[in-house]
Amino acid sequence: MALINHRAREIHFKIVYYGPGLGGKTTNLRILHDRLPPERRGRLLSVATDHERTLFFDFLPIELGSVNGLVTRFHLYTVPGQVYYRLSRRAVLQGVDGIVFVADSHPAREQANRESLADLEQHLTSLGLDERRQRALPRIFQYNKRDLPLALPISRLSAVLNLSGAPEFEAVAREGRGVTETLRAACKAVLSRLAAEPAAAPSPPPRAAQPAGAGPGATPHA
Ligand SMILES: Nc1nc2c(ncn2[C@@H]2O[C@H](COP(=O)(O)OP(=O)(O)OP(=O)(O)O)[C@@H](O)[C@H]2O)c(=O)[nH]1
Ligand SMILES: [Mg+2]
Repeated sequence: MALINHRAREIHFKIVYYGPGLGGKTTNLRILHDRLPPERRGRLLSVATDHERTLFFDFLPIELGSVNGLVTRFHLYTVPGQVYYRLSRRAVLQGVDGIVFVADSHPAREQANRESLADLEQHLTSLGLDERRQRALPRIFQYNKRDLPLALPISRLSAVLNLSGAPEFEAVAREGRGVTETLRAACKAVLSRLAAEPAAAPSPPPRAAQPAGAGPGATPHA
C-alpha cells in the first residue's frame, strides 16, 4: 500500500517486477539504473548468486517529481524467478502497489510464464488479497526478448497471460528497448489507483495523479 510521510512530504510506492527465471527482470532494473540521472535514483542493490541469478531481490529506489507537493518515490523490486525461491517471492510481494510481469518470449518458456503467473496469484491470495483486490492491483505486462528469432507471437502471449487486458509492452530489455515505457506505465497505473481509491491510502491522497511537469504519468527522465 502506498505510504504517505507527511513530515517528509513524500509518498512511497512499491512496484515488483515478477516473472519466470531468466526472463529479464534484473536487466530491466539495471537499464533503468544506468539511464536515470543520479539525482533521481539511488543505488541498485542486488542480492544475487555468483552466476548473477537473483537470490532474494534487486532493489532500486527512484524519484519522479512531485504530486501536489508530495515527492513521489517508487521502490522497484525484482523477485528471484527460480522456482524454489517461493518464500522469497512472497516476502518481496508484501505491501506491493503494482506488478510488472516480465514474460519471456522464448517458446521453451511458455509454460514457465504461465506457472509464474499462477505462482503470483497464489502468493497474492496468501497475502490476504481477495479476488476484488487482486483485480484492482495495477498490473503491466512486458513481453521481453523480442529479438529472439523464434519469439512467440504477441497475440499468443497476450491471450494466455493478459486475461484482464492490462497495458502491455514489447521489449528487448538487454538493449534497453521497452524498459522505460514499461516503467512509465507502471508508475502511471499506481498513481491512478491512488486517486481512484482514496481508502487504500493511509491519509488523503493528492488531488491530481500527475507528477508535476512529467507529461503523461510519471515519466522517468531517462
Ligand atoms: N536475447 C535476450 N536476452 C535477454 C533480454 N533481456 C535479458 N536477457 C538476458 O537474459 C538473461 C537473464 O536476465 P536477468 O535479467 O538476469 O533475468 P531475471 O529475470 O532477473 O532472472 P532471475 O533472477 O533468475 O529470476 C541474461 O543473460 C540477460 O542478458 C532480451 O531482451 N533478449
Ligand atoms: Mg534477477
